[in-house]
Amino acid sequence: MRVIGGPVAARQRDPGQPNILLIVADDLGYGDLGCTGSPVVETPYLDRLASEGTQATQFYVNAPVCSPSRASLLTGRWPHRYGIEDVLYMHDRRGLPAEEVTLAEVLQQHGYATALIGKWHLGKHNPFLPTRQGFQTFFGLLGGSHDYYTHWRADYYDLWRGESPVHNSLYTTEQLTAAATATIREMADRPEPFFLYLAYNAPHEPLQAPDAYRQRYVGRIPDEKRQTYAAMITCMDESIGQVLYTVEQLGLRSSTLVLFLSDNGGQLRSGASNYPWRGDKGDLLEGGVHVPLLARWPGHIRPGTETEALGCDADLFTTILRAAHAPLPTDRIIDGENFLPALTGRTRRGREEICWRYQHQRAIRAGDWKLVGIAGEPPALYDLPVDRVEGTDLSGIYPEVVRELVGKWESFYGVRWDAGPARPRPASRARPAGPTTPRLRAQRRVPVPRAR
Ligand SMILES: [Ca+2]
Ligand SMILES: [Ca+2]
Repeated sequence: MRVIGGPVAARQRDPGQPNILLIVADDLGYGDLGCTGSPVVETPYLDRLASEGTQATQFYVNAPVCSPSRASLLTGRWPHRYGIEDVLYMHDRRGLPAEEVTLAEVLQQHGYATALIGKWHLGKHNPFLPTRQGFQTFFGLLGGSHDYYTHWRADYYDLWRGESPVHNSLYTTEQLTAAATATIREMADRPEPFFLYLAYNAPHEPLQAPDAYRQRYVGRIPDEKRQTYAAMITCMDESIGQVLYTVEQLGLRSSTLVLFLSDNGGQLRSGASNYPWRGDKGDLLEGGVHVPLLARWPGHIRPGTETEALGCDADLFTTILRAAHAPLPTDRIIDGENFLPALTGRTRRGREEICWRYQHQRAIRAGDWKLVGIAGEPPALYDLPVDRVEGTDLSGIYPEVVRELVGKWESFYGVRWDAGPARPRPASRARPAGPTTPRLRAQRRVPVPRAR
């Protein structure tokens, strides 16, 4: 790890440093929380979190899928800077490069105890593990889409404590919560503040929920997939309620900055609703990248407020470091901007623009304008506040705006808008030969429990 600040051994706790509780949901539909307008899905604890803090209504992730979105969040840098622009698949050899400086690394260097409970999805081979990227404590899964009870995904077992597998058949969401509350209790006993990155894999596929939660939606949601999907969200919501209750019980409420967001838009085939946006997980339309962000920090963020400032997940890197009185790395480009003034209501302005590039898709939002397109095809221009479903293409009326936005996008990425693949690269989904590290070969011999 590169040295990015002064030595911190034996430093006194800075009383202004809050604990950081960063909660991420996986593939949560924008419209699937009570506080974002769902008439059906029950999320009383997240709704309460929203009412106790602020809700950002113009907040985005830098990619419409897990890995690059999480990479941006943890590095403050756009994913093209280190080559993680697509999701890491089950047998992917890649990962977030060790040279990237994560939130956990900076915070650890500046006096924080650090923990990841939940989903990593930034590389499962040794050089890329969360334990090598600043997380002193890790319990959870390294990839995506594991079975919520067996913790297998095809021939790959995926539930870990530190760098060792943990075998049980407990429902993932509930055991992540138990691990999170235990970790908060442990960390609360220590003199230093804590950074807990609680990354639920819910409500990502596979669609599995404890029956008690599913029963709540029988008769209310006709579609069985959506029934289960809603149950997974409500289970996660109650879990978050337990975690926040633990924070409260330990007297840490006012000294803890709580942030909640989804890593990308909901997957429609799973039963998600991205209302009021159009588009799906994997799209650069709003449905893929426009996510809810909730933030609570008593004494700093006024309860029951909203901000329309434009922000994105890379901004949370900078925001958290500012809140933690920790310096930004100075040896590299940091794209993230400080979103704290927006969260605390000191400004209504956020960043000027956000650029995206995902497979064949390109997009940029600048002010109220959004330009979306596919390499090699004419882009469409939308006036977002008026046209939330991105349905009326204004590019023919405002060609000068199109030129300006294409120019901004090209100068950000340093390539032409038309460069790149004209459609998704099928090779990225191809499955290479099986795992080759000794650790992973050993795992394949563990019997596969398939009770459920
Ligand atoms: Ca995701
Ligand atoms: Ca690193």
